[in-house]
Amino acid sequence: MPTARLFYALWPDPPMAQTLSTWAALAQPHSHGRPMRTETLHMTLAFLGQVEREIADELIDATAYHRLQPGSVTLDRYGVFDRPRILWAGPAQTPDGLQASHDGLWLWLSAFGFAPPAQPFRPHVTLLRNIERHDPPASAPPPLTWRYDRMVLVASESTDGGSRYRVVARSRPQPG
Ligand code: 2AM
Repeated sequence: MPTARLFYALWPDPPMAQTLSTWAALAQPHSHGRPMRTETLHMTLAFLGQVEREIADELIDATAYHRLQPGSVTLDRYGVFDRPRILWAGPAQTPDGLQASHDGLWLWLSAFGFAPPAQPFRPHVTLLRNIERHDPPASAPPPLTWRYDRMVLVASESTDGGSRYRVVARSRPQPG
């Protein structure tokens, strides 16, 4: 059965993505590695992996009806993960609202047969891949507050040039 590799994410607007791209450029001389393309920068809320086409279609239809509680997250630090070797931007502390949205999303996903990951939620935006140092740059640019009111469902497709992300569904913002 054909499958799609899917994840839910917060997607920055173009000015925010541009600023995050600057964060990547500032860290690159320290960390080396490959900058993510500006238009691919995002914060993953739920990685689903390979999903059967039938379930993927159900998720695409249902995503519009999953209301994400609007909130904000302030990115104020660089961090690294050793596996995979990435440098990221993230909050020093996960905001309660974002944690609740993450947990609520996984609860909602359980109706589709998905189980939450064993690891705790570590909100981050990957900026550089294949970094060459274990320590992040000593200081980050001024804090960046990201206000969000919706999430997107993204299909990750492998191409010769790496992963290509395609937004396949969006949640609707809460009625104002
Ligand atoms: P990353 O940026 O830390 O690599 C698409 O791969 C998105 O899903 C990326 O943001 C990636 O996070 C995230 N993700 C979370 N868990 C993953 C996993 N087990 N395998 C691949 N990507 C994962």
